[in-house]
Amino acid sequence: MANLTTNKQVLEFVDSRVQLCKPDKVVWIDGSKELYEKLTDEAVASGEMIRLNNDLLPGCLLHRTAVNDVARVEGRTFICARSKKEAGPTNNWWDPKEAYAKLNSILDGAYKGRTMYVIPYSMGPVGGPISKIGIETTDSIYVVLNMKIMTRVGKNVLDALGDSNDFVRGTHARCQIDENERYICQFPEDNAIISVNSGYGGNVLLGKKCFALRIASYQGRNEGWQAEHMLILGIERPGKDTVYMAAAFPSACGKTNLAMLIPPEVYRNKGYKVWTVGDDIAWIKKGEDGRLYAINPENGFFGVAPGTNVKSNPNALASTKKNTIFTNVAYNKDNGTVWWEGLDKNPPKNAIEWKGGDWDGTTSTEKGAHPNSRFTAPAENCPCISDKFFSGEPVPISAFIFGGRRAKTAPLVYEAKDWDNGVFVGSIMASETTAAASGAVGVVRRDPMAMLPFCGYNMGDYFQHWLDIGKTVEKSKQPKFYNVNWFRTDSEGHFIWPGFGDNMRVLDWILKRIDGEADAVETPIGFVPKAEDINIEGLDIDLDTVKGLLSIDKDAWLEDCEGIKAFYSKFDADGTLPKALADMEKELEAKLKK
Ligand code: GTP
Ligand code: SPV
Ligand code: MN
Repeated sequence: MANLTTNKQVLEFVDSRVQLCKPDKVVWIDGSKELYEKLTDEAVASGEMIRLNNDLLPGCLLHRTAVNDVARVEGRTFICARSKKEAGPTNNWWDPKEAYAKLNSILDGAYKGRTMYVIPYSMGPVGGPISKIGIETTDSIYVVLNMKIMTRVGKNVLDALGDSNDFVRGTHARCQIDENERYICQFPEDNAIISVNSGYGGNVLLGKKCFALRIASYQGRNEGWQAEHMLILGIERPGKDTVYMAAAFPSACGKTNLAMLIPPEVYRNKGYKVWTVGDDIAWIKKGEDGRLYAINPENGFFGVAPGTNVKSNPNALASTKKNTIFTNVAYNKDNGTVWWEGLDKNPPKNAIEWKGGDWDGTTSTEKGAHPNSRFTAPAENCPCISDKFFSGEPVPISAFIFGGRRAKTAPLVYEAKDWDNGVFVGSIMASETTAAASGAVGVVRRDPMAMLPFCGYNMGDYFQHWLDIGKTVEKSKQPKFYNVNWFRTDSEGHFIWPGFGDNMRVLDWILKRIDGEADAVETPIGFVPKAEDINIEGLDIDLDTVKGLLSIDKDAWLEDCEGIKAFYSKFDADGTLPKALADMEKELEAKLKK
């Protein structure tokens, strides 16, 4: 097959992959429908993909990964910067020379007997002002078909690249899916990514976490912009400009759900509507008017399936009704559709569970879908997708929202005092771990700005970068900063706050603060709403419950301070923790003790 470009650096990179990985054949992904159809047919014939019922789920496919390969692997993810200090205390560091030696030995002949696909892709609209380009080679059709949904792929990307050398070189090889030889490696100084021995989403769709967060956060630090693990949404209200907000929650903590929320009836009646710009990643840059603007660099949603249903997230569910790839969900043999826990109360009787075994959902105590099973859905399917997503026009951000899964301690919402204090609030985030990464679930850990697994350089320097960005934005043009927690539980472990669409009630308080229309109560941690300012019309919770959700338990917070200090002390050895943050921790402690 002919090359799609004359760009020498691209051709050299592709040739280097051919020499090393020794494929039988090379196929350039040109973005044509014909090629995708041919590849889909091949993957269906080989069993890699299962075609779903074409009347009920047109163009949809199911894929099952290996049982040992169902989530990101943070312990096997490396930042291969020249020095350990550059990677920082929160990342695994691997000397690039040693990493290349090991990875090249694994890649040697890794495509033998297989086809190498060359995927030219753009993060952000092709040729857009904030967009960037990557080339990924892979031996997996699953990767090709997912990248087609998650990014902009095709010859036009190479045309936009021209003769430039500004592209991220990604190499993915499935190898034997050996978890002991699995490595997800970022080489920020070389604009390169190598991923071996996995076939699962976040490890192998190299445009997503590897490029759009790890490599891009490094690029953003050097170039004066930001790559963040944030959704972007716009709130439309009659007679007013749409207000855009960006929110960082850790993996499987509610970004997709918040990005697509349907306001409760009391708000719908008033004409409120939420538009989705992005559900996972934001690239943020200062605009000509001095405000901060964001784009969603992705083209689709790689969303958590379990818990997605007509009530919790109808927009996400609607997005999965055509041209969607499902990974590790249950297969209904009777009608060729899919099912997952929390979809509805009618699990299929005659089914195959995510591992590939027969499964009777009406009697089995085993799960039909893996807790981290996912859908890969085109953004264009989403009923509430913003027109700004299609135009690629960056949107002005009025609020940054941080949040996590905290059974105790964190209140429903609070506002930081100013930019620097907002950076502090983001830096002290903690959340219970989820099934999105391999390892224990439900353990509280520090996850600053939801970027712990995704920061491509020293996190102390990343905090400083946040502080530095603030200094470049005039105070009147700075977004306000908030922290939210939908996950406080009662003594029986039930969530107190209804969440999902009702989170609009919290966004509404934030809107009122932005407009200067609501008061707040000053507490040691920041500004908390007056309970009566959270609109509970139409909810069956009372004012006292809201008061409880907003309460600050000083002892719990003092205990949290110990956790913050322990986390901050990781940066002592290389001295990268900004003094301003250490000072704010001391100030917080002093106020709590008063
Ligand atoms: P990644 O794609 O891993 O980055 O995750 P995400 O942050 O987009 O998480 P997502 O929106 O997919 O939500 C993950 C889980 O949290 C799902 O099981 C949801 O049902 C649940 N969830 C989301 N929002 C809420 C909420 O407001 N309240 C409660 N109780 N659960 C929620
Ligand atoms: C996350 O884990 O934050 C995800 C899914 O968005 S993955 O692409 O697997 O990283
Ligand atoms: Mn994510």
